Amino acid sequence: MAIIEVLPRRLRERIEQLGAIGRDPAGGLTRLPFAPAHVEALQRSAQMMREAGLDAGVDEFGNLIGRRAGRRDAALLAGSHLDTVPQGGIFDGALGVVAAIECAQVLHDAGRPLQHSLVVMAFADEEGHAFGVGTMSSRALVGELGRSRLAQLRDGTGRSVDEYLRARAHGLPAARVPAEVDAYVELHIEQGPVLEQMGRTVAAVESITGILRAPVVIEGRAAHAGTTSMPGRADALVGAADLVLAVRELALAERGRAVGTIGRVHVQPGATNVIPGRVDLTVELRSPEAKVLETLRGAVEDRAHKIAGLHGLKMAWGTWDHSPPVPLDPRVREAVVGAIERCGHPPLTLPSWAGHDAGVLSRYVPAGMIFVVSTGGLSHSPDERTPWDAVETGAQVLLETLLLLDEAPGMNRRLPLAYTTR
Ligand code: HGY
Ligand code: MN
Ligand code: MN
Repeated sequence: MAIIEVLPRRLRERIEQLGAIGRDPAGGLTRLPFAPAHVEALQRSAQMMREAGLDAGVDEFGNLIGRRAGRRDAALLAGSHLDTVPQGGIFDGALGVVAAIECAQVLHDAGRPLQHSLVVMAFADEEGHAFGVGTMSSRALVGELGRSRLAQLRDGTGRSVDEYLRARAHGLPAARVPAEVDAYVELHIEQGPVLEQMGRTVAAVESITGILRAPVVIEGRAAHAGTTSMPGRADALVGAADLVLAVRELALAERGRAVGTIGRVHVQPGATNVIPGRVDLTVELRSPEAKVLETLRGAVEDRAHKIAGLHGLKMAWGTWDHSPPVPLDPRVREAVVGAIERCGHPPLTLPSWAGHDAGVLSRYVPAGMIFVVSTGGLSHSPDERTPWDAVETGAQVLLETLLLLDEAPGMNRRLPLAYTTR
């Protein structure tokens, strides 16, 4: 029986409150970074942080930070992200933020502060949909994305990341993450079918997949759909269709060691009676094995070259955005496994085929993740569900993990913070 326990009712209320911010008429949640719904979710989460005894503020990169000082120099970080994919679910990201706030709150209410400073993170842009760069805000935090890049990256409104960051529409105080970090722990839904298929609720995460993403522009020749003979066409959408099938075929050939997706396609001019002259699309490849990812990238590029030649098209590839596969920290993983057992569940570790901010932080400080079951293995969908008792278990495992790490020796590791202000 745990000494300090999370409150299931408050967890559910807060997740449902955030889940009501950014409802999309087409279904699910659309809370793109820096958009009004995201600003509202940030403000609501800051309020929750204050109720939990945390000082809440937003850093230079739009990340919401709740902080409670401890007597040890180093900090323990916990959290996730507040942005969503278009028409996404209420648990992806928000679960980790709310659970971390809940841990801070029960420790505060029990008069049991950690020895470490406790820092709750709500990263602004993890999904990468709005600006095309995954885990953008955590990568900006550690200097992997420079200021010039943030000034170039623009969303569908044409505004750049830098403009949003300067605007500080949320009106919250400034804050920053401490550099000295003993561990970062993220609770997240699995977003896949494995836990449910195994009849399990919770697992420690052992590694995070590598992800390659590239924008591609396919140019053909727009022409009359009626008067242009079939052999004479340079149809950009036919080239795109062949590329979609090629990515699928080449990923399948890796027999479960890789996946490939073309999830975003924009056809121009998009008229019924005009042969598409241009297609903009994004190719995304994933594998937990760096070598497999590289080989697959080469095979896709070769095939694309052949497709362009076959249909008389031009294919221009943008820069590949690369997140290498990462093993998570064994010490933190063992703490998570210990916490899982303390909560009465059998130990289990799983790889993650989803990308996470923990993958970025793990390049610099010890990082770990906790997965809880996704109903039907579904995520990035309005039907994303996780049973409420699994939410409670995940939050309790997060609390027990933080308590275990709080007693562990310091790691003397520092985040390379890219803040400009002192
Ligand atoms: O795409 C991903 O893997 C994550 O959900 N952003
Ligand atoms: Mn996520
Ligand atoms: Mn996601």
